[in-house]
This record gives sequence, C-alpha cells and structure tokens, in this order.
Amino acid sequence: MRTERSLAELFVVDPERAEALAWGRRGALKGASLAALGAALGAAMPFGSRMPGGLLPAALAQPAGDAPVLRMDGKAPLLLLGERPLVAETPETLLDDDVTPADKMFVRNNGGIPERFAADPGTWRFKLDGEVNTPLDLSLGDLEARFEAVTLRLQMECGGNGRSAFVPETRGNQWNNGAISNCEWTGVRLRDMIRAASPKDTARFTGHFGADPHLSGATDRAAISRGMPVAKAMEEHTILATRMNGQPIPQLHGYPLRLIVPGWPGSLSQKWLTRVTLLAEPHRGQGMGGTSYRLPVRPIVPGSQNDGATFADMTSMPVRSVLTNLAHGARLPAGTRRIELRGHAWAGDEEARAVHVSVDFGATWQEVALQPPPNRYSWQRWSGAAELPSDGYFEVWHRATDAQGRMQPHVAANWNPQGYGANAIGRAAILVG
Ligand SMILES: Nc1nc2c(c(=O)[nH]1)N[C@H]1C(S)=C(S)[C@@H](COP(=O)(O)O)O[C@H]1N2
Ligand SMILES: [Mo]
Repeated sequence: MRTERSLAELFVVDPERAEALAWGRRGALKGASLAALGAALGAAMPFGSRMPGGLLPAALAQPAGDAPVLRMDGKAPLLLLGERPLVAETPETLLDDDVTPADKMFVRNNGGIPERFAADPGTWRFKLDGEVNTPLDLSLGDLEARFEAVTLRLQMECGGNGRSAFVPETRGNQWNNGAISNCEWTGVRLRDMIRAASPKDTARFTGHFGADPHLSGATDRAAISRGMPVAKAMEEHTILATRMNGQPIPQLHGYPLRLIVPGWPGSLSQKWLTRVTLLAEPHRGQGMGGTSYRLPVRPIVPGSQNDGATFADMTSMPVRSVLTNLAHGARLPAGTRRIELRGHAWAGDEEARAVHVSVDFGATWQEVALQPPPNRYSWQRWSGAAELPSDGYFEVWHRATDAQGRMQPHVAANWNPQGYGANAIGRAAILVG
C-alpha cells in the first residue's frame, strides 16, 4: 500500500524532520511509539488515501504511555513531568468522571508544599487589603460565617496545557492535554469579600499570595504570585474554596483555602491562599510580565527570541476536548466495526457549542452529542460513536467548537516562548485486529 511505503520512508530517512513536519510533536522517538509504528506499518490503513500529505501518523508522532509514573498516597498513577517542583499530568483516560476525583487531579506546583499548615487550620488567616477602605483579616471560621457558600463544578486548566504540541519546543512542562480538572468546589465568592472591604475607585487589579515556600528556601520570594483585572475577580464564579468534592481540599491542592478562577490560566487559582491585595496597576508578582502567561498579539516567528513586552496577559483559555474512554495507542479486537467515543469539552469563559469526530484523518467529520454544562464554567460531556470499515490502523480525531464558532486548530498556533494556549485537535491512534 502506497501510504505504508511512504510512511516507512519518512521514518527511516529522517524521523525528526518527519515529526516536525507533521503535527508538531517534537523530540526523540520513544520505545512505545516505535512499537506502535511497527504495528501501524504492519496494519492496513483503510483511510490512508485520505491522509493529508506531510502528516505523520499519531502512533509515531505522539509517544504513548512511556512517561515516568507518579507514585504517591492518595494519587492515581499520573504521568510524572517533574519532581522538584512536583508536576504530574492526568492521562486522558483517567479524566472520564464528570467530577474529577481528588486522586485524578493533575498537580502543578511551582514551589514546595507547605506541610506545616496541614495540622492546624485553626490558625489560618486570610487577608484582603490594598486599595480598600476596610481591609479584612479573617479566620476560616469568620470567612465561612460571614459570606454565603456556593458549590460549583469548575474547570481548572493550566495555561500551558497542550504545550508539547509546539514546534519548536518551548520552555516549561511538556503537557499533553491532561492539565485539566473539573472538581466540585465549595466556597465563598471573592466579590462578596471585595464588597465587604469597600474597594476604592483605584482598585483595578488583584494580586494573589500563597503559603508555599520558594524552592530556593528564600522567604522573600514567592513560588508564584499572579493577579487579574478586578472584573474577573467580581465574577460570581470566582471563589475562595474551602472544600473540594464535599471534602476538605487535599493538602497537595491548596488546603485549607484556595482561590478558583475558572476559565483562565490555572496559575491564577492560588493554592494555600493567604492574601489577596487590590491594586491600581497590574500586579508584579512571580509569573507576571515578560513572557509569563502572556501571548503575542501579532504572531512572532516560531523559535525567535522575544521579551514579551508587547504581549498581552492570557485571559480565557481556548476551546479544547479530551477523549476519555479510548487511550491513544489502544488495540481493539479484530472485527471491531463500531467504537463508542466519549469525553469532555470546555472553552475557558465560553461554552463549547459542538464536538465533531473523524476517523478518516479529517476528510469527513460527524457531530456528536454534547451536554450543556451543569453550571457555567463546568466542562461538558460529549458522546458518540464511529463506524469502521475494516480492521487496521485508525486515528480518532476530536475537535470542539466554542460558542463564538472558534474550533480547535490543526496544529498548535500562535507560538510563544513559554508555550501557552496550544489547543490542537486531539488525535488518538488505534489499531483494530
Ligand atoms: N500557591 C500556589 N498556587 C498555585 C500554584 C503554585 O505553585 N503555588 N500553581 C498554579 C498553577 S500553574 C496551576 S496550573 C494550578 C494547579 O492546581 P493543582 O495542582 O491543584 O491541579 O495551581 C496554581 N496555583
Ligand atoms: Mo499552570
């Protein structure tokens, strides 16, 4: 079969270039993808004639399951991306629940974990200060007694989710699509607290502070300290959470108090929250300015140097989908002619409006069922099925569209030095027979 031959040539002649040409997965070939390629070469590609020129099969381009695994009490076997600070991503097939259980929640730390507070939430204080007439200094009891509690399912996604798709490679954790969670959070609205503090007219931005130590041990440096425009802080879904999935927040995820800023980069959702300050100018904390959580307003040359001075802060995360019932690299029994497909879709501040799937390299797409979110900022369940004409190598492509009509693009777009906002179409390679 012609496609198989050109595939083999592509691999033998120049695998690195082949990868770069294709869908943007870079890096050396790993064991599992070699095995998958071998399988793919041995298999018929029923839709091989529809494969766009220059496209590399996902079996080759995306390593499957060869990352080190997190082994930690209370956590599922997540993919370990870094140990110091601790960073781990959730494989898409572990994201099947509508509400993400604590053990399956991805981990992104920038500093250490403040163990010292785990034993004594009674001494925890939260301060709201800065451009306000009446600063607040509250215990957790005060906070829960004074302000109304709300419970919401909220997506929380790392600004760098999908980063590994950028070509050339960008700085930072090489996330696939698993830096996303959708937990049920209980807490009080930040806006109620801001109102109680009587903000001044000059209060236009926030700055967030947590108790986690800087990795260097320096006490005058924050592991991360980001901020946002007050308009986002005043949204009714921006909350200070004390409970997650009906339980105290796990220590690793911010116990006893954490900010949740749904739809925007996860870095705004400060864990181990001790203070929010209101500011007249954008906050200048760790993770603000330059190329941090900022995107080019006009595209820059991929791989070029840039200080980010003309970039804009990331706000809403872009539309994305995950496939949760079928793993990339799955092998299905010979004779399988119909596959059930399901997952979640979300779109930052927007709702997802549609999800489409394709099993013939994007030549044809079919729309699948998409549920409305149970509340704004929750991800949405999608489900459907696809028919396969025969045994062989297939790719399941899934592509979400947001309420503005924006779709996941074919490749990670708007390259930026720290690799934010990559939301390319999802592709899972499967082998039938
Ligand atoms: N105090 C503190 N808050 C933090 C971080 C951190 O390192 N320290 N990391 C942020 C980033 S970059 C992300 S993506 C999310 C990750 O939350 P999780 O580890 O609970 O999944 O927390 C955010 N809040
Ligand atoms: Mo993040």
